[in-house]
Amino acid sequence: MSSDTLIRNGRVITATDDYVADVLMRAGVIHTIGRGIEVGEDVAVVDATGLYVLPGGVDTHVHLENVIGPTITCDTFASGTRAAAFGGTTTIVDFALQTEADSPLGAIARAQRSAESQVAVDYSVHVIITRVDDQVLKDVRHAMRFEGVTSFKMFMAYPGVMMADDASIFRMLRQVGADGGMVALHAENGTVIDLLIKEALEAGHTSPRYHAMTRPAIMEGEATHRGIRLAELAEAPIYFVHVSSNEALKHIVTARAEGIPVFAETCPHYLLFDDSVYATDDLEIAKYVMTPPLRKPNDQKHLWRALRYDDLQVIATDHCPFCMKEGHLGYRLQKMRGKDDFSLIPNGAPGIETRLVSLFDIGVMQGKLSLNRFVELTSTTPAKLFGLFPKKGTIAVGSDADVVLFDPAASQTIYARDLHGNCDYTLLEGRTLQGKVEKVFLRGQLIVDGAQWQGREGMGQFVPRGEVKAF
Ligand code: DUC
Ligand code: ZN
Ligand code: ZN
Ligand code: ZN
Repeated sequence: MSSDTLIRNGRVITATDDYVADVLMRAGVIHTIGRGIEVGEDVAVVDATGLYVLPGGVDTHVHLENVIGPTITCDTFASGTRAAAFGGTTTIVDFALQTEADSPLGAIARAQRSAESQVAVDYSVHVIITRVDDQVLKDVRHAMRFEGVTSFKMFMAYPGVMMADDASIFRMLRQVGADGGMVALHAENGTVIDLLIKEALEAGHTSPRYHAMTRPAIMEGEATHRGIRLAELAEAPIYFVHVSSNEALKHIVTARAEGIPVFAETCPHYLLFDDSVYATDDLEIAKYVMTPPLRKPNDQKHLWRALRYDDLQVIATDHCPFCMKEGHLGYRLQKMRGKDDFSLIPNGAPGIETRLVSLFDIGVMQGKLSLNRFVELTSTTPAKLFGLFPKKGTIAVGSDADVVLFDPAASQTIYARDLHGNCDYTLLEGRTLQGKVEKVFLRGQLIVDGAQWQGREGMGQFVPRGEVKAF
């Protein structure tokens, strides 16, 4: 197929628009949008009558090949980006971990070296900053100016492993905010949670469900509040990853009402499932060991309200896959590492391939999100907040031709064996969802055609990012 393609007669949906038109993709970008566009024989034509024409999904929270303690997430850049593509996501932002030994710049270079030959969609990284000193701050400034990396993640949890203290977070917020970037925070009170974990284990509570019971929502709320106050003092914007509870949300809502630039994401699993899954001591519950854990139906109610009224701006996956079966595809020390001690279960669940379709089903089809809002939450706003817009995140003349043809009338039943990542389970096993990704174009090239993979490892590009565009 020619690399120039005309998508004829689809329903173009952006964060703000909804109209039937033809979209001509030429030389990797959107060249013309109009009615009755005429093209020569050198241009391929795809009839999109009855289909939605969506901007490619932007997933700003994924963990591919991330080394976490003694183990590693079970998707490589190759398998994870292929799965992303099948799910309608054409840009991901992964994490580059600053280790004791190297600087943020070393972390970026290392991630790029592994990603380069493998990625099938476009990508960037947030750097996880675990230690702050003058040199680190210099390197952070260099990364922003010269490497196109403008966001940094810090942890208020996992003392001794990833946790940064409040002063370090404050220093980062102050500098990165002044330079036009974003600090993303994992907000949980790490030292109190570690005490609760220790006490649970001492009491003989070792099964996976105690993961949830030792990470109470109120400690997510406390850390969220603390993060907001640090950002307020630093006069910097702040972004909260994986918001799961109303305890956290209520501080975000109040701060936004006060005019503080606070932004936040939630993830599909917090909308799809609640803490009733933790009712048994079954080891299977390890599937649902993610951080923060699943919360109550009342929290879900507040998450939906916040998504609707813009107190939450992004839905990203926190795709952090670990296999249930030890040794699956050679991956070891995965979920069953913690079969006798829940604190050793690696935290995370897969979701990169099912984000759009699951949210279309439970959000749009059930009247909780408009189509425009669905696009805004999964593509446009993540692109704006992380400096990718308008190259990514919309369908507009000059934007990258990252386009998803989505069939709202089709339905599909999800099984792990049909998905394209490495993980041996999906939280959606056997669930029937309305809506289906039919075709996906990355910079004008067809990479997914129904069930067929047309993409190629290494065709994804590193996207240098600019300033936050939210205000
Ligand atoms: N936080 C994440 O964002 N992902 C995986 C585990 C965690 O704690
Ligand atoms: Zn450099
Ligand atoms: Zn986290
Ligand atoms: Zn994560």
